[in-house]
Amino acid sequence: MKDHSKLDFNTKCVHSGIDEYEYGSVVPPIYQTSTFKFKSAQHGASLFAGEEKGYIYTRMLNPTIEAMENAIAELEGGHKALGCASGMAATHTIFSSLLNTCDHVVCSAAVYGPTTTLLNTVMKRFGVETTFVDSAVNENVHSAIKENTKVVYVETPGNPTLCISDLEAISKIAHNHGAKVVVDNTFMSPALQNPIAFGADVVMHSLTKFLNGHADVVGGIIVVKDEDTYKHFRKTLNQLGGVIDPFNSFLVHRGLKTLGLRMQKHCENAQKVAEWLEKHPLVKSIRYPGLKSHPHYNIGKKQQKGSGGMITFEVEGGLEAGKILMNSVKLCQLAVSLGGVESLIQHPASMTHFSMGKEARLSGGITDGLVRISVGIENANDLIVDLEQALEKVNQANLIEEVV
Ligand code: LCS
Repeated sequence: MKDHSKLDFNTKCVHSGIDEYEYGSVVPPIYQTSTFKFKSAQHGASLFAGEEKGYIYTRMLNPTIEAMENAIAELEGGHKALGCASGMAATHTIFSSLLNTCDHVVCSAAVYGPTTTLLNTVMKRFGVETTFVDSAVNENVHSAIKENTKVVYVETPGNPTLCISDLEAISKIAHNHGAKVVVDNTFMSPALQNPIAFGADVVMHSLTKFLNGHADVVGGIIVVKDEDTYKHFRKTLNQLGGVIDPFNSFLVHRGLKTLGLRMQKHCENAQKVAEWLEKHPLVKSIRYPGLKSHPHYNIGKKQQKGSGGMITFEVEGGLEAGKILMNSVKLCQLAVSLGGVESLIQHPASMTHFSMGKEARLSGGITDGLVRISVGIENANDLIVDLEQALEKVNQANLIEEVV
């Protein structure tokens, strides 16, 4: 691999993970094969014994997957990466690699719903206990740590409330107690935030979102800082089996080439849409990391290179008003997931965060009236026109007499 350390992020996006290929191919070939032929019985044995580097079986390692992994490891400033079948497969692999029965996890209260559910169900059944805290307040993380805390799991900005946690401060707190810091960096991507630079030990992403960016892949990635951790995680992933496949890896690697450009446009658009929404009389509250009204604006400015493409807001008139809005948009599509080039709108309480249950949702700040938008790379004014006509439908429904 060439040394890209002095290159700009956009240049790295184009060149990371790219090697020399047969026939002079400028992109990595898709090795759509489950298994690799050995040159001899001795060759096969020495590959299995780890005496020689080479490919054996795609669940263990595959060149197309490895090229994408190398690219993301480089963009995140990590040592190596592991491609997984989904973001949830990545999270599960991380927990299974780092935790034993009777261990304790401190986790941000605002995380993707199924992450909470994984900790509260499967991990709990295997004897792992979790304390959920508002990790935007460092002291909450500190006071939740116990003698058996092995992992502090932070999602920042959190899904969907966009709470921002101080990665540097939390890493110091966790490390003082011998715990590893795992960061879900999905909402930012490596273009906007590099948790390892702030002390995190492990970074994960749902590749399904900004990294692939085109709403046509489900995948996940884990980035680690050293070879020993990599080997340990690779063994666990190999046993659990939740690996990404070569074709999806190829698509993600292709998506990465425009990551820097896409993130810039996501940020510009979301800023314009958020500023417009903030002034709209039917918008009761709004969260966007790029608005000065965001309660953790200063932490965001310290550790993020941009504010991202995600906005959450509440419409006057509560859930009913939110439903009218979601049924009335024409350009934004009513769908879960996020981070693609197209704008999507959804309702966390009944969709992405439904599995958590109401009590856990409310303690994480996810009210029934919250609506979430993933702002795409369309023209921002077209998106504003769309939201304006949908909010006018809410207005016409006369749900609240005192407004407008
Ligand atoms: N982490 C975050 C922050 C996510 O938003 C998601 C999925 C995951 C992990 C899990 O990744 P997956 O297994 O789906 O690749 N978030 C979704 C969402 O907000 N709507 O639909 C999926």
